[in-house]
Amino acid sequence: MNDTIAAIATPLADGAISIIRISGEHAISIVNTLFTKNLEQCEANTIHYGYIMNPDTQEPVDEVLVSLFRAPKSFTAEDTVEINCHGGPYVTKTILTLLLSKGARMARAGEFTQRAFLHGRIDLTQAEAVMDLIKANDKAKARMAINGIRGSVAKLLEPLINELLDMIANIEVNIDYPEYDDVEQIRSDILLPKVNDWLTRIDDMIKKAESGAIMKEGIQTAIIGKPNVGKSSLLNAMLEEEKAIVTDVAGTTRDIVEGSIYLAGVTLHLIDTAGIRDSEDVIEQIGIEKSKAAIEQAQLILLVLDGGNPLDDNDRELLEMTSDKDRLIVYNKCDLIKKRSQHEKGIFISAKNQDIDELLQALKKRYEQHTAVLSEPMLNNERQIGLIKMARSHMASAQQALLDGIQIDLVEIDMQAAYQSLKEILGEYHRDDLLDTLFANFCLGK
Ligand SMILES: Nc1nc2c(ncn2[C@@H]2O[C@H](COP(=O)(O)OP(=O)(O)OP(=O)(O)O)[C@@H](O)[C@H]2O)c(=O)[nH]1
Ligand SMILES: [Mg+2]
Repeated sequence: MNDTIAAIATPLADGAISIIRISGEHAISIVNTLFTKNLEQCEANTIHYGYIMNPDTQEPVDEVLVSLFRAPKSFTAEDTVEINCHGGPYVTKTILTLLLSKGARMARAGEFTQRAFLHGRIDLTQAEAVMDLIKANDKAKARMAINGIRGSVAKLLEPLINELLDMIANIEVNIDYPEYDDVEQIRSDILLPKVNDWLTRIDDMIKKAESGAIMKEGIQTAIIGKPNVGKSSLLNAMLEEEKAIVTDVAGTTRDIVEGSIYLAGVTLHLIDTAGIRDSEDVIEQIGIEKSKAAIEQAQLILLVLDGGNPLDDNDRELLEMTSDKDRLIVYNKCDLIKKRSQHEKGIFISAKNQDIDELLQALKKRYEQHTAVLSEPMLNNERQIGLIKMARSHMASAQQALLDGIQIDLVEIDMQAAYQSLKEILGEYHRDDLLDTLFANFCLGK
């Protein structure tokens, strides 16, 4: 933490500008040894024009703009200088090499953000949000990330954490100073309603977070059906490209074919699979095994049936096989249907004619509630969700213990554990190894 670190903060490619960032106690003095202007007396949050000079040859390396930030008012909360140079990999690397030769150390991936966290400028959820924003590739993800950077998770959790802490403190005073009667004596009839309320709030956060996770990760969607019902045609129609081979030969698709579509806020990761039937063909059999595995892994199944013909045993077997899964039943080839009522509930499409609007509407409707929660603050990654679920299970033990008439000082142990899990979301009970892995996922120079 005491080293002064430097890294190239922009992608290494030809471009208008590149930025080299340097942070730490000696950031300003190191840049001074190379820059045509003395920054020592300059005010914080100012930008300076000049040249980076090669100190050995006294030749100019590049014409630059240098931004100056002083501790603690910088991203890392340390003295930080950002050099905006011309965006060619050669010049950029040369400047970095000069900084390293003057005593800076090459930053590890994510080290700038890690320092911001370790200096207490941001909490762990904000640091994660920085990474999420960099990786965001659509509006929904970017919006979640920017909320995260603004500290939405801390704001969401703090009321709960504070109430819990007050209660724990109160119980401890009751235990340690039983003679002290200025402090309310916590009995189970006072505590139980609170625990119930906390559990409800935690459940609400989990529900929202899981919706958020769906938005972020996208839905694994498998297109399943017997051969020749038009699964590949449906994939192509949804992707609006001829991705999978379509023929009238049953058993055309053998390998999994994939593609993603973005639908009113949700990404569907579609996979087209081999038609499932009893087959003697060795290659087709392998494909069918993959289809069955896809049913297991999918979060949503589009079960395609041939709308032009009555259901057969093969269809019925697939309906049975997917009955406990989240699924939509899709009758394809509806251009061949004389009357719809011959089929039970389902969605009617004609993949071949790109007539799939009914399906797209059904999908949008299905995920509407998830898009609605997006603008609200929420926990937003697996680490955070894992920890709040842990907090939930401790809180549920506290609830059970109260219902079983267990002494308050024992119930308090569960409350402490719940409190600790909640604090850990914000990184306040962190383990070092975890942090290193987390920050190592960052881009260099961030
Ligand atoms: N009339 C009509 N024919 C369709 C429709 N959709 C697909 N087909 C035809 O049905 C045949 C099979 O289509 P595919 O998309 O290859 O079917 P599949 O389910 O992927 O078949 P396998 O890969 O063999 O399991 C092709 O001849 C398609 O042109 C439709 O909506 N209407
Ligand atoms: Mg196919």
